[in-house]
Amino acid sequence: MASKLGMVVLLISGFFAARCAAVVTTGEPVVAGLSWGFYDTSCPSVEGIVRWHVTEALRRDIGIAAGLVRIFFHDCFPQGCDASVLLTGSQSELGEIPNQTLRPSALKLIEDIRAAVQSACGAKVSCADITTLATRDAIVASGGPYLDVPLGRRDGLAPASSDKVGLLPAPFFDVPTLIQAFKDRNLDKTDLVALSGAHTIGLGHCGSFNDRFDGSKPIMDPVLVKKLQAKCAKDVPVNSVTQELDVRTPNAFDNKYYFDLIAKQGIFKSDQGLIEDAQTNRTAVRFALNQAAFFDQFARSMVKMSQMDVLTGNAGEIRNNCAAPNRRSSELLQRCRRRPRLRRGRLINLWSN
Ligand code: HEM
Ligand SMILES: *[C@@H]1O[C@H](CO)[C@@H](O)[C@H](O)[C@H]1NC(C)=O
Ligand SMILES: CC(=O)N[C@H]1CO[C@H](CO)[C@@H](O)[C@@H]1O
Repeated sequence: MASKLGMVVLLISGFFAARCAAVVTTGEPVVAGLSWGFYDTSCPSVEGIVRWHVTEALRRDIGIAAGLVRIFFHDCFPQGCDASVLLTGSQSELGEIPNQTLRPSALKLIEDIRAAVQSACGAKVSCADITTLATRDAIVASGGPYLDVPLGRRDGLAPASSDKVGLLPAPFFDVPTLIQAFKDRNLDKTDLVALSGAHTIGLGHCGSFNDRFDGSKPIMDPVLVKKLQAKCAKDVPVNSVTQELDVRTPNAFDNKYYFDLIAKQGIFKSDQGLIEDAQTNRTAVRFALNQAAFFDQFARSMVKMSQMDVLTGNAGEIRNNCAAPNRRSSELLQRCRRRPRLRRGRLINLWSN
């Protein structure tokens, strides 16, 4: 009996030691109010529910993984991960140019997971944390590293201003401009090179890279130019054609993106520049030669980005609908009661436009 108890104590302390060890390897500061066991009592099933839904969704469409990773970036970079990017309605971030190609299927998945988590636990888990966990699971499911992300983010009450959304980098930025854009958000050059590696999965539209066809620097492999030019000539209606961002292994989260850059086959100017500019090329070459080094740095940079400017404690709220602040969603519900047929349809269709 005593030895059994001793065993349990050993197991438990081993479990906590393992958690602490993981924290140490991640090496990033934990913002006050975030913790690894945040939902251990209020919603212990949340991580399992998220993983199940993400796995199911990716089985049907692996592209949703890239959709989630990009939504996470667009949520966190402008004003911290607060699910503000998920808000619809007037002044929403979704209406801003960089968001116009966020994948509706991935947005819908986040809201589906929110509904499942809420029916299991009540309104305990924020849309910001659900987005973070779904992103973590999508990266692992695509072959990438595990992100040891602390939880406890709260949801923002309003969308980020267009000034803040305008902080998101553009694909035609050169490396000094990218470095400055990341520096403005307290992210360094190593973060820039590692996080750009997310383009190892996912798609871009012609309008994001057709500035590469005229032979301007950084040069694109002429064979690839020909191929993309032919492809984009058929881009009717505009934005119907897409191109894989990693020409080698488009759906696998690996370090082949950096091989692409060495071969001048990066799709965006912002990608290709990383291997040419003296401020970033050593790191990019290192990641091409060593996938473990890329994975380690990518995980660190993501965990860092996941904690920038987050709302914790009593700030913000736990949304009842990822697409609307609680005040607006209750207004919608009230009108729903008055005019059930009209409004219910609108509530359900918030994501599918
Ligand atoms: C370094 C500056 C960055 C620039 C200039 C940039 C730009 C872009 C652009 C223009 C697209 C394609 C949009 C389209 O044409 O449909 C895209 C896609 C994507 N970006 Fe970035 N991005 C950057 C950094 C990041 C970061 C830090 C992440 C995540 C950590 C990320 C993840 C993605 C993913 C996964 C896709 C594919 C989305 C999909 O297939 O639905 N990007 N990016
Ligand atoms: C990085 O770029 C600089 C300047 O273009 C070049 O001199 C240097 O050899 C490059 N280093 C690597 C590792 O590619
Ligand atoms: C995914 C999403 O909601 N995208 C929106 C981005 O903005 C444009 C323009 O306002 C909308 O038409 C898209 O629906």
